[in-house]
Amino acid sequence: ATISGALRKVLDRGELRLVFQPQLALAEGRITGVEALLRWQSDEHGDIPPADFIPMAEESGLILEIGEWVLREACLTLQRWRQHGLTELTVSVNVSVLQLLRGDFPEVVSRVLADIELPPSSLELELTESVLMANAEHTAAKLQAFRELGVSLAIDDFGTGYSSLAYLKRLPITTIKIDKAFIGDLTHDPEDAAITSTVITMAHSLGLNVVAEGVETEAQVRFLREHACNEVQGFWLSPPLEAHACLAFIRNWR
Ligand code: G
Ligand code: G
Ligand code: NA
Ligand code: MN
Repeated sequence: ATISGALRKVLDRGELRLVFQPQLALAEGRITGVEALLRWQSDEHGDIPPADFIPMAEESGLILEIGEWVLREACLTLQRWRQHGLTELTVSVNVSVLQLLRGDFPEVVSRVLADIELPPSSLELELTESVLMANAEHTAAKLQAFRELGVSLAIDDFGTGYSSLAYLKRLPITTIKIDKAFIGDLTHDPEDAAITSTVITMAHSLGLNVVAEGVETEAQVRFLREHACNEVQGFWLSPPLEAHACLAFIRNWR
């Protein structure tokens, strides 16, 4: 069958799973959160990266079902870890524009949290900049519903889209994730360094938490620490890990 045909059966076949990438708070030296990342291991087609199948799932509308599965699975995993004493940890879940646009998404999130008895403050939803900009007027009001629930909101891949400062100020977000495109050459490219330090300063002046993505080297960590970036995520700390391995990683941290 075609890949899109196989995708239609992915939930029934149990071919999806989540991996988790830890985030380190630089000032505290503590693992404060994990990002849940989707993986599809197809019987027929092998491993298919999310960048390939998520657009397909969006086209077919299947992303709504898949997205709800991701949300529930991420929350269930964190709830299990909380029983090992990791009660301060948060989980970040990537959300597609189609999920955000459906009228009842705040209710879906609220129901999942209630079912699992996970505190809303343990959950962060990641939205890409392009998604937020494409639906400017609509999204500000929509996002407010999540804040009222007590769920945190992050702008993912920040810097790759077109967010204006004025627009950012109007969105009830809590976190900015600096895209890895700016982090890779951070310590060699003065422009990337300038962009990164400016985004950190701007985010802090708006009262936002800043996470740098794609952090791979000690030199990058040093720069980010000097510029008071709150958290780092990337291969320097850890690649995305299977749930059990991520739990072990966090429990063994220092
Ligand atoms: O883990 P990886 O680098 O392969 O992820 C590639 C992209 O796929 C990331 O940009 C991420 O935002 C997106 N992605 C990963 N998991 C999910 C998910 O559960 N839902 C959505 N909508 N996007 C995801
Ligand atoms: O777009 P989003 O930030 O949701 O996706 C994060 C993606 O980046 C994941 O697919 C993850 O596998 C990948 N990733 C995580 N850490 C690193 C890193 O240090 N370097 C690079 N190149 N990619 C990373
Ligand atoms: Na976090
Ligand atoms: Mn993300």
